[in-house]
Amino acid sequence: MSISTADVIVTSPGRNFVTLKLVTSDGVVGWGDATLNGRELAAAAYLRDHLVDTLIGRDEDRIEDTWQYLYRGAYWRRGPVTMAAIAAVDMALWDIKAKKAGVPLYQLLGGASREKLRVYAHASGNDYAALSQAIRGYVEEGYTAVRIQTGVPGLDSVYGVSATAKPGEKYDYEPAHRSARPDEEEWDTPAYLRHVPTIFEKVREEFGPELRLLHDGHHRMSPIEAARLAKSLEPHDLLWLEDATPGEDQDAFRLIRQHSTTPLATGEVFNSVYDYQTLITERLIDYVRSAPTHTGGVTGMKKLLDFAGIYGIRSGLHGPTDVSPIGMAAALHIDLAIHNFGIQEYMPHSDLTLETFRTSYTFDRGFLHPGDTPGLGAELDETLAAQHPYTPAYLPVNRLLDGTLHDW
Ligand code: CS2
Ligand code: MG
Repeated sequence: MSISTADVIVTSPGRNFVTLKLVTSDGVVGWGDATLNGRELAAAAYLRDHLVDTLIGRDEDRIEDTWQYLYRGAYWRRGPVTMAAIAAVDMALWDIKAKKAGVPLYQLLGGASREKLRVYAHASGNDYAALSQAIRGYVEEGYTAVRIQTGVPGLDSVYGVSATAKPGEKYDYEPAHRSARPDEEEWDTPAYLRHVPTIFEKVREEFGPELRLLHDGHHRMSPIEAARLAKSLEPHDLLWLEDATPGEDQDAFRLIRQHSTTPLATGEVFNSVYDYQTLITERLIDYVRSAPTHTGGVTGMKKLLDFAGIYGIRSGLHGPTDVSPIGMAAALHIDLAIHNFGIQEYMPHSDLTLETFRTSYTFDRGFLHPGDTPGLGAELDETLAAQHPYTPAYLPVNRLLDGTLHDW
């Protein structure tokens, strides 16, 4: 059998998603996610203009060979657009293989290594009262791990802290205001570094020692600033400090490590195992943060996590709302199968997104399971998708108080 059609669908049920649909000559359908937040049309064009023709007539069972053909054979390797496009093809092929076998994908990856997947929620608040109310909501729902993001005195808005959610509102689907041109936000690192440890102190005081706490630095610190934050958060026992410095400077992590035992996570903007090479072989991080959607799919992510596992580094896969439910399903199957699972990020999609994509994964008291539907267990309703055309939307950019453009 072979691939007979390949369609790229761009839809915006609440936010933009890029989906690949492959159909085999005997009618088996496979779905893949190539969503690249703010650069969706580039990934869609890469698929439509450069990959779709090469897929028609290929044997759908040859997943590794197809992956190597698209990665090694393309001359231009790596990069977010390429790796998101490869990811969509790879997920769709795994979806097809598992459907043909009549099993959920995790069975083909070695079977379940655990019963359920611990997830962490996003709690944020402009002040401590709002944050505390958000955390309480999650704890009541059974979550055992929560990411803490706080407003900073003197700054109007902070990325990752909901500007619109009312105090205590549980889910924060869209922390940043996205618009057709990037918004500009202000940033002040000294004020942030002074404030964050005081918030973690209050959280520990109110919620006790057991709740797992995480924090995302969104690449905004210099190495020595990051080292200072990691050190000042040590008494509050974080599960991880994420993206403390810009990701492309792998050496920076050595400096943070020299100063602190706070566990470190990074990688949501990485797209290949080579972005992690120094970080993994020198054990400079504790968690791998990429999404299968941005890292060459199931095949790319399995290679990366197997490599990380040799060095005792665990997974903490990216699960924001800008990865589609298909990409999220792929992450969950990998999480369930690998040995070196750490935790999964869970930012539930909006109701509109979940009406347009149907999923079989389930949430129960702080844990997810990918479900037992054959394949990925996630698909797109094309009729509903057609009702939500692409809408230009960008993440904000970030400037220091004097106007200098700053890191993310
Ligand atoms: C965040 C994301 O999930 C996270 O850790 O950093 O919300 C990230 O900002 C978005 O995925 C950007 O596309
Ligand atoms: Mg992040």
